[in-house]
Order: sequence, then structure tokens, then C-alpha cells
Amino acid sequence: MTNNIYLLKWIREMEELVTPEKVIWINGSEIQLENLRQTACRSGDLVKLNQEKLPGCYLHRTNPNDAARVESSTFICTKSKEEAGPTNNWMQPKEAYKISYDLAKGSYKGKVMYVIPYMMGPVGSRFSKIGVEITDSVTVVLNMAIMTRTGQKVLDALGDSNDWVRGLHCSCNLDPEKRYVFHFPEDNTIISLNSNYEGNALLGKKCLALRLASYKGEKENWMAEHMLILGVQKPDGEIIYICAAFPSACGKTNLAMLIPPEMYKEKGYKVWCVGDDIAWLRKGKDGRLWAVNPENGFFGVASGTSEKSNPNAMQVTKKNTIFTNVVQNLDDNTVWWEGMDKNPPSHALDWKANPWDGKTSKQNGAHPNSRFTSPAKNCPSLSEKFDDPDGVPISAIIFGGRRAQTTPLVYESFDWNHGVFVGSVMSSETTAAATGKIGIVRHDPMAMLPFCGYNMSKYFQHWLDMGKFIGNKAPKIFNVNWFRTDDNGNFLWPGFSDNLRVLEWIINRCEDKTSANKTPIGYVPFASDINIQGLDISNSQLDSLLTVDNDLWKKEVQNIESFYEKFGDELPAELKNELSKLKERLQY
Ligand code: SAT
Ligand code: MN
Repeated sequence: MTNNIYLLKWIREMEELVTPEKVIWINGSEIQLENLRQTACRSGDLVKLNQEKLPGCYLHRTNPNDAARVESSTFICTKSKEEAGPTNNWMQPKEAYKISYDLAKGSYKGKVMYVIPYMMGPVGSRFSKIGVEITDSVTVVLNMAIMTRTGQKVLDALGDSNDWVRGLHCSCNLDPEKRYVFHFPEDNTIISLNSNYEGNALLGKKCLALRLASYKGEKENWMAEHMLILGVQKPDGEIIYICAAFPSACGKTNLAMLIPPEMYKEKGYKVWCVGDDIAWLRKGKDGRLWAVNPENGFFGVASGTSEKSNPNAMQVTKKNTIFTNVVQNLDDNTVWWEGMDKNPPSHALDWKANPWDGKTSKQNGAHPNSRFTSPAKNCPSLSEKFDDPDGVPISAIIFGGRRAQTTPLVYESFDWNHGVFVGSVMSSETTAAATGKIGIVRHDPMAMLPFCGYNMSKYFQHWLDMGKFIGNKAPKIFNVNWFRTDDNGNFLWPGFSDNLRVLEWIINRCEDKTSANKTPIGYVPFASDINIQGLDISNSQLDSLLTVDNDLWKKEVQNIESFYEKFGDELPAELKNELSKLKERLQY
């Protein structure tokens, strides 16, 4: 399939290391993939679902100890610890390679070694990056074939170049004590051991497209961000593109696939999805910031997805989808998860394959981080720019977290540097997407805490530098919070499709069509500028959503100060300055 000497040499070395029974190169053909699906069903790795109701759909159950990303076992392995910075786990490359090779050695015995050439980004785009993943897991191959562009066309694009990312994945025996996701940004290499959960094992996604790509972007004047990309088509036909960063499992897929509320549809609004998780951003020929989605599919959270919360995602999962850790309905061999509807099956298996009766069981049937892997082209609202090698020009960047208090529904930063400050102090409640406690508020700058492949201080500086590089054509920066609650813990804002009402304000601000209330934290909408027509929201509720409580923000400043201490002297002076200015505005 290739004569690339660098690639062939590495494959030979890896083959000698893991000693498989045979090697299969993934060429991307449907015949080959269909054979692999059958192999996976025979071995029990996949369960074939009802092909009339869910054509091309399969169920994957991970080992119960392996159902989410493991941040504590994720390492950046650069020569110096400083390069990884204070927010990443770091290990000496030498030591990490030693651990890796000891575990990998002979671990494919009696197994097939699959070689997956893949591309992140559209074929023919200057944004795109090539990777090759070696794996012993058929489900990893099948997931990668959905999430990335794979096969011969990638090798053709690679030619004889040595500019590609090496990725070794070994299932080993899924021992959580020996689970590691190692990144070697200086060697363009990723090694993942003892996990088959997609977030740890699909090496093109978080490992390449965020951790290694963010490291590269800093050196090459571009950015890799944990952001969805969407286009809002206005009644006059113009499409405004927006990127938005939220931590995992905070609604990126829902926002990316939003369907306008009836009233907006009637006016002529449409929303187009370009991506739901990752954006690569570069300065374009026109001087603006342009974005592509490097992925080719969606790895979305199933739990909570419904006809109400995300009808497009429901549509996306109706064919050619791999479901991970959902409920299997034994009556008709379909799937179910909490939040899908109020009608759980009673004759079913839970995500661990135990008999489960949804009508009587007190236990959840699906894992809270249950997932679907679906081709992007399944999305009814997929943007026609999805495959465009140049991507789309970005007018606004949104940061958002899950905060019960403090942060208003939406506010705009005063300028780029202040926007970088706003992103850097983002915090959000933890979710089931990673192992560990859920619902703890933690700082998650730009939603990149688990995904930044280098020193976070340098990453902040890179954001500041990109602002200078783009100058007055830079997007405006906003912050949103859909999750604010009243004193009884009820959400104040309906969210989901009604978030378009907030996007409308954001677009009006980008087009200088509306004024705003200057508060200590940024520009907040006047209540009369958020359209709540047809919503069951009182004016006082809207007022609470838009309040900036100085006392709460003074506490927030203390949190920010202690978070910033982590970075010591390396914290860019611009951010220290923004913090002092915020303090001045708040106090007096
Ligand atoms: O598990 S993934 O990292 O792929 C998805 C997510 O947590 O954002
Ligand atoms: Mn994500």
C-alpha cells in the first residue's frame, strides 16, 4: 500500500515488539470494514443490532473499569518538565518508553496487528495532519474508520514524507493499574496501553488532534482547540460562523446540532454543524481566523440525548453507528439510555450486560458516559463547508462552563486580551466523561485542561500572540452559562434550541447592532435585548440570569488568584494585568 521507508521501518519495529500473528493494513474499503464487523461480532467485541430499525449499527461494551478518559494516567513526555507545565502529568520520555515497551512486548501474541493510516482534516487541506495507528482492537479500527478519513487515500497523500504521527495502541489485559496514555510531542508519537475506551484509544482524537496539535500549533502560529464549530444562517441568507469551547459532556454536540425554535425557523434562521468537539484555527488569506473540524464523525454522549434535547443527534445515530455502554433492549434488539424517553425497556441488558428491567431497577442501565460513534455525513444539518479545505471564517469565540451561580447567561469580553483572560479563568463542574468525582467545580482554561499538550502558561501566551497576529480582524470573545440555577437548584434558562436566542445577541454584538450593559466582568445584555418571546420565563428570571453579583465575583477573584498561583512567574503579564483591572472594576 505504501513505499514510505519511514513508515515501513516503524511498522517492522513495532511488529518485532508486539509479535502479532499477522498484520492487516486498513485500506478504507467497505468490504474490509464489513469483514471486520463480522470478526468483531464473532469474538463478542460487538453486538449486531436490529438491522431494520438501526441499519449498520452495533453495540460495544467496554470493560466496566474502562468507560471514561483517565486524566491521572495521561502524560506529556517532553525532555523537560517545564515544557509539560504545571497542569499536566509529566514523565521522562525514556522512562515512558521503557514502561510502554515492557507492556507492549509480545502483547499481540496470537492476535492481528491492524495498521490504520488516517488523516485529521479534509483531504487536500493545508490544515490536515496524517497519523498511523497500530492497534490490536477491531473496535478501535471500526471507530477510527468512522471518526477519521482512513485508508489508501491517506497513504497517497503522505507519499514519502516523514511528517506523520506514530500511534501505538495495545489493549494488553485492560489492567487499570497499568493504564497509560503517553504523548511524546517531540517525537510525534503517542502510545496508549491497557484501555479500549475510545477517548483513550482512538489516537487521532484527543491525543493527536488536541494534545500533539496544540503543541505543534504553538510553534507554527495556529491553534488546536476543544471547540465545536457552527454556522448560523440569518434570514438574509448570510451565515455567521462561531466556535465554542465547553468541557466534555457540557452540551457541545447539542449546541453544534441545534435546530432553531419554531419562531426563528419561521423568520428564516438555520443552524449548520461544522464540528462538535475540535477546531483547528488558522489565519486565512483575508486576515481573519478560519476553522476546520479535523474529525470525520461524532463521538457524542448518548445519555441525555433525546428528541427534545437533540433531534439531529437522534437522527445521526439511526444508522452506521457504534454505541458504547448503552442499554440493549432485548425485545427488539435496539438501544436505550437514560434521558432518551420515559419508556425504558423492561426486558434488557444494562451496559455491563447484566439483565436489567428499566421499569423497576433503581440502577442506571446505561453508563453516564455512554457514547455513540457516528459518521458526520449522517447529520441532517451538516454544513456544506464540512469538507472545505479552507474551513470557515470565525466571527465569534464562545467559552462556556457548567456553573450553578456567579456566571451570567452571557457576557462579552472588552477586547481580545480580556477574552483570553475570561477563557483562562473558566471553571466548570466535572462530568462523567473522565473518571473521578462528578460535580466538583474546577478550573478548566479554554476547556483544554485535559487536552493541552504543553505548558499552559505558554498556551495562554500563544492565545495572546494570536490576537496580535490577527489584529482587528480577530473574532469577538464571549462567555456563556446555560446552567445557572435558582435557589432551589432549578435551571433558570431552558437551554437546547433556545440557546439560539443567546447566539442572536452574540451575532448582533458582532455586527454592532446592539448596545450592552458595561459591568465589571464585561458587556452583559440589557434584558430587553434577549428575545424571550414564547418562553416561560419571567422578567425577574431573566434579570437573575443576567445579574453580576459583585460579592460572588470577589470570591471568584480569590479562586482565580489561587488558580493563577500554579503558574507562578510564568503567567503572562497581560493576564496578571487583566486580573488587576477586574479587581479595580469590582471593588470600587
Ligand atoms: O472521551 S473523549 O475525550 O473522546 C470525549 C470527551 O471527553 O470530550
Ligand atoms: Mn471533547
